[in-house]
Amino acid sequence: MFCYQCQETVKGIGCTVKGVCGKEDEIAAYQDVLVFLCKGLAARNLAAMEKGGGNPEAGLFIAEALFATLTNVNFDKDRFNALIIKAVAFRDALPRSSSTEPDACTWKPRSESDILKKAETVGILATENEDLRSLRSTLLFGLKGISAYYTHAEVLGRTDDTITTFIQKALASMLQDLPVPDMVSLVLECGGVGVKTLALLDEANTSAYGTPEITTVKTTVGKRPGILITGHDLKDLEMLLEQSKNAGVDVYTHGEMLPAHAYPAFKKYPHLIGNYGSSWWHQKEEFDQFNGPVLFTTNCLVPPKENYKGRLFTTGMTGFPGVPNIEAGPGGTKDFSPVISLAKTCQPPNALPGNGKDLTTGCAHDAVLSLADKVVAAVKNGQIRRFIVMAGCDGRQKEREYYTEFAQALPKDTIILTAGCAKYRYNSLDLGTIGGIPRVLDAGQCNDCYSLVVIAQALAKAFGVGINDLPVSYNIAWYEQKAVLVLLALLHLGVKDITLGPKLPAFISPAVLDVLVKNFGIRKNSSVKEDLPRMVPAL
Ligand code: SF4
Ligand code: SF3
Repeated sequence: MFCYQCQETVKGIGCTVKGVCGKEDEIAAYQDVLVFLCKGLAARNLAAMEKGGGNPEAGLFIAEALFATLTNVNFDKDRFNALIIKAVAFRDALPRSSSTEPDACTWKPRSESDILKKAETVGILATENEDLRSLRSTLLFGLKGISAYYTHAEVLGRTDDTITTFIQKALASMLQDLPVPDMVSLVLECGGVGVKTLALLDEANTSAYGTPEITTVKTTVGKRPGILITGHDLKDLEMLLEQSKNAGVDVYTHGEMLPAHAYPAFKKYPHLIGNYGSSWWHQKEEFDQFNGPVLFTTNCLVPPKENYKGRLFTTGMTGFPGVPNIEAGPGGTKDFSPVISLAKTCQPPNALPGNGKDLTTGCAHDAVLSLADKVVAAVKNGQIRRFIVMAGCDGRQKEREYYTEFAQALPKDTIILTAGCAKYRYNSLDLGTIGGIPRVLDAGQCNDCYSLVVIAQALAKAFGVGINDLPVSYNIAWYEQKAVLVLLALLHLGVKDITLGPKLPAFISPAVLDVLVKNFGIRKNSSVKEDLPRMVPAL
């Protein structure tokens, strides 16, 4: 195997024996072959579309397949095998585009050993040129981010063919020898399609569940048995809440589901009582203490310990061998009764040491813009010196303590704008308020970085300046491929001088980094001592 798609990759180079995430060599092989087949399917479908044909369902299938290969989503070989079979079936039902189609358009596995053998030649390292490999990888990982967000929007009935067509165009490009400038423009276009996808998901979430309101979330535990729901899919949460409302159990959010508390539609369920635990990588300790069932709706799934594995459920594209997956039935409905029945037999959750402090979330675009006058006045009269965007992901590595230290060291006249699970590094610190405005404004999940962009654009308009002339600095933390997409989206919007950490992506070659530095001023984070004066200039 060779995988370097996430920030925790071995030695900052690549996982070659087993993933730090727990991905086995065999699963990596199935994922590589699935991506390879999706490229062939995309190429054939695009050719058919140009002639007025094509299969309109192929785009969503490809998005779901790419989503399954994102870090910490699916570790189940049988599920990947089923996706491989489906990819071949989709592709072979389409007409051949020419007699000289690439291998990805014609190859099909006859056995498991065929898949493992093919994986040796079609993975990341199949592209020998380092810079081309870097550009293709950046594009592929950005597409995985688009695919995840698109899938969440689609279950809420929001679709956009231009997005799925771009995914296919970009995948098919990897079967051609495109010149470097064309590859660069596809990578930048990926950021633009990313913005569109984030906006689509924002619209899907807010039209289904209302506009997030600034909300205080409890982190204490109740006396009834609980169900813990994690991941990013709000439709799954809705179905779970509706089905469990009279079951005598409580529902808690974990990780990236925390911002769900801010949506008016979920506030009407009194048994959604709070948030349990923190970001994804603490799950081994926290799930053990929770005592009740845990439902995974997306990443980040860590291979479970035996003492709680029997209480896990997955749904959507997530999967783990031996963990039941709740599939969608007709009309997308899901039956969560096995989760609810198990909860009734469980002990209530144990309180977690250090938990108990309220958390604030729901500072999405409408909620913050309703305070716009207050915010603009506070900037003008010097109460707010600067905003620091600290959005992104959390992760296991010790060097991420930097983000807690950075938040603590920020002067009291600064405000942190955040989204994603990076916030757990500082959202329970007592950072206070400025004139009633919380110093940590949590817009929501990583996809709600879109909200931060809307806020920045509105501030730029209010001050009559460009987005890079605002008193805003970017100190972004990344881990997986949705963060890659968010970064590309920010670049597409023209945001400059982003600081990225805790490491630069292993898939960025020195030449590609040079382009990013020259055109966008991207740099790696350093120490709090060095970064703070740069991001918050002295008065
Ligand atoms: Fe390694 Fe990350 Fe790939 Fe897992 S997802 S195999 S940790 S690079
Ligand atoms: Fe977190 Fe996985 Fe990225 Fe959605 S849940 S931000 S790491």
